Amino acid sequence: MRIDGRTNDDVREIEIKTNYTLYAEGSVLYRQGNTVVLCNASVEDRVPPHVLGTGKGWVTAEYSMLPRATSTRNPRDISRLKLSPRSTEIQRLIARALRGAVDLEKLGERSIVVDCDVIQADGGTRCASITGGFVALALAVRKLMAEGVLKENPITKQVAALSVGIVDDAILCDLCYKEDSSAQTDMNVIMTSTGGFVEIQGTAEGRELTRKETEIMLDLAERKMQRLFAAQSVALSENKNKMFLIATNNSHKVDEFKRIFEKHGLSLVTPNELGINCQPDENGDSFEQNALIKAKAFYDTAKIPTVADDSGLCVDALDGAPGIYSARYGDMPDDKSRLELLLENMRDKTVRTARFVCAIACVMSDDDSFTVTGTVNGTISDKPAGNEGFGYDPAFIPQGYTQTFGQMSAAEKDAVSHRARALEKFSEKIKEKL
Ligand code: ITT
Repeated sequence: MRIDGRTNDDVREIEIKTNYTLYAEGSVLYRQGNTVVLCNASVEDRVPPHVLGTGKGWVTAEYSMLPRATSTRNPRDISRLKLSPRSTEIQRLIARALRGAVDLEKLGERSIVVDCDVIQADGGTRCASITGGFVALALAVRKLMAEGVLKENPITKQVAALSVGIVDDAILCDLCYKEDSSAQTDMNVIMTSTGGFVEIQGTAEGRELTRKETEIMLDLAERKMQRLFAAQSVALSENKNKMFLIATNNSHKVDEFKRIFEKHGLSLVTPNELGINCQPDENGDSFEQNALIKAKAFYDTAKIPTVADDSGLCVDALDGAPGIYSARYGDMPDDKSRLELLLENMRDKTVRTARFVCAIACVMSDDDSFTVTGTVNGTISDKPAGNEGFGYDPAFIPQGYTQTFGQMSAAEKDAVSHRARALEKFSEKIKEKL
């Protein structure tokens, strides 16, 4: 256990308050644990001499710490009549990082200055300035676009920074000040959401850093950076109080969720959109358990409200198979071969009743989660019919209909499907919670 109760790879709690001050074009109060930085992005209609006349813009940064951001007072730089070398180095780093996310040509001949003022310091202030500074920068750009000053978004990707280090020979993520001050290695890793590194600053003191340790630290930073990108995306989302991460890479499920979520005024973000990846082991023995395993795994990665769907087809004549194994039925590689196997196994069966089941799990926070289930009864057809939908849709005729799901339009399927029914229950629950 670490000083503040975290495990070695935990990132501290992140909070991003947008539009924090009144005048700056982009303003953010960024908190990571006890480190708090005010990031204000200002647009100026001039550029420094080295870019003048090139048609390109410029992004720069200034960094400073308030005197009582630390446990004992530090005089302001101005009272020493010069910028401290530390502040100089840090603000150049922040500026380089932010420029790594911007197409300066698309910005046109104007500058964006991102002021990062540390209100409270508990380690990782330069990283917090970059992660929060990016959100302030994006808000300033959004304003320029809303005003029609910019036609194209010059932001090409997200950029964020995270510290990793070695303390007492253990590799830790997101060091607080106490850890940082006794670290054998302290490393700041700056990455973009497309997976590239912008800068890596690492220093070993007392003992050398091995190559193996360096690799482990970079892997850890890369993995945990996903949390920061997710937090930035949520902060920048217009509908952030009603935004959920959908814990699936199945694009058909995403489409069905999106359609039905929109109807309820909720918005969805996919793992791809957040640049995160997670392959949890679905080893539960019910749809509900597997849905919760998926939702928890993605929630732990992104720490934003997360929904997951575990679904499948239960056929009576096959003792409920394929059931929770629907996506892996007979170890077949794709939807088409699983559908063929199902129809083959049903060839001489006279009892053809079946149901689609969908369990949706929702993890709202570390200790708040719930599941709901929706079912649709029907029968299995003799042969596949229709090209709509996915999976076993061409073989399933819902009760009261003569066509398979595969022959129905998206809207017709949504009117009766197991997923729509589960989502109906989900939206009732979520209305109470929001
Ligand atoms: P994730 O785990 O990433 O969400 P998955 O496709 O592996 O995606 P499941 O483990 O929940 O999802 O398995 C669901 C399988 O059940 C899916 O691949 C289909 O074969 C079938 N299925 C579920 N809902 C369906 C629907 O609405 N129509 C047709 N087949 C469906």
